[in-house]
Amino acid sequence: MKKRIFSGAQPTGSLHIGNYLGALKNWVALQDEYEAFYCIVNLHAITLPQDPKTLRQKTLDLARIYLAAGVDPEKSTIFIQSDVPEHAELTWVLSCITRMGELERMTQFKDKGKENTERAGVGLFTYPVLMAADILLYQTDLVPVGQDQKQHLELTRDLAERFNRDFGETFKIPEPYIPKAGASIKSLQDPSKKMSKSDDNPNGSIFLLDDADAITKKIKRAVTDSGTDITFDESRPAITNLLTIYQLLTGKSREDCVEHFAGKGYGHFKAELAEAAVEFLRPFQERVNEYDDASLNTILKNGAEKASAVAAFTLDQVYKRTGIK
Ligand code: AQP
Repeated sequence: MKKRIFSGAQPTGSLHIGNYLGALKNWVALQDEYEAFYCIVNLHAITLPQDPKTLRQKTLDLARIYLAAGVDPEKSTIFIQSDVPEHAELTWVLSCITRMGELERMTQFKDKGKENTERAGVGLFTYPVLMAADILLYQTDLVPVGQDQKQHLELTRDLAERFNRDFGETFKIPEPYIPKAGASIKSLQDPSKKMSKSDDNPNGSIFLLDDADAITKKIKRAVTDSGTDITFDESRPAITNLLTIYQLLTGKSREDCVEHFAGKGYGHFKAELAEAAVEFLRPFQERVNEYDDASLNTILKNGAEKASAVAAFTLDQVYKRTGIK
């Protein structure tokens, strides 16, 4: 039997190449070897305020982005989180075994809720429990995510182990799959911060749907560090980030990239990087509207049915073990 993977993205903001290189790219690469479940996590999205109409539209747009990136509905199960109510139900059970202290240590809550902990939504605080439920429902072996999700995955493992210890073997303990290169693509404007959908400055991110002009301008304006060599160098995070993006978009080795730009300046490098990004995104952008509404709805309906069958079985076990049923 094939091992299982589960992953998801939130239908908020616009997806950027960090989301693609850190997560989506690997989803596509892994879908032949694994039984894959790829979810559009709309329940996660409402942990911060969303406009209802926009959220629904973005949920469907994100499904189109999964497909355009190469997630194949014949191989992978693509579905919307809220279509499988077991996600919310298991969240409740898991939140009853999660400790306040564990959630207080989550850096994402600290980052997003720190401005005003008193007024931050409880959903933002318990977000990692919903993520644990997402993963554990599918008896997942592997979770391909970016570096920012590592801590949440560790919590997921802890909760699964605790539940298994207290109520009997129920959940598989999932492993993270964090790529060596691309696990944390940085903002083009501030390489000490990750590229992020919720960044107020759009110049920090290359969005998957940016046009050629926007991509070229953003790369031209990207901050650089002191020194002129185009090399990977931990002490020069800006050029290391740009070169990593170039490497992953072109599929070249690190050595080939460095050799290719030996003796060349930032101007030359940035022009080639912009060209590589535009060329990479062009076919992706053409594929985004390949599916009409009816075919998209069929894919999502079939996905939800497949996901529900697995999720209902796990939840039933959980309810029996805990005495709910
Ligand atoms: N900068 C990044 N580099 C590599 N991987 C990244 N991911 C996010 N940012 C980077 C990975 O993308 C997947 C989907 O992310 P998400 O939709 O769950 O949102 P997120 O992790 O909260 O990412 P964002 O873009 O920063 O959104 P906001 O600003 O809303 O928080 C995940 O696997 C994530 O690791």
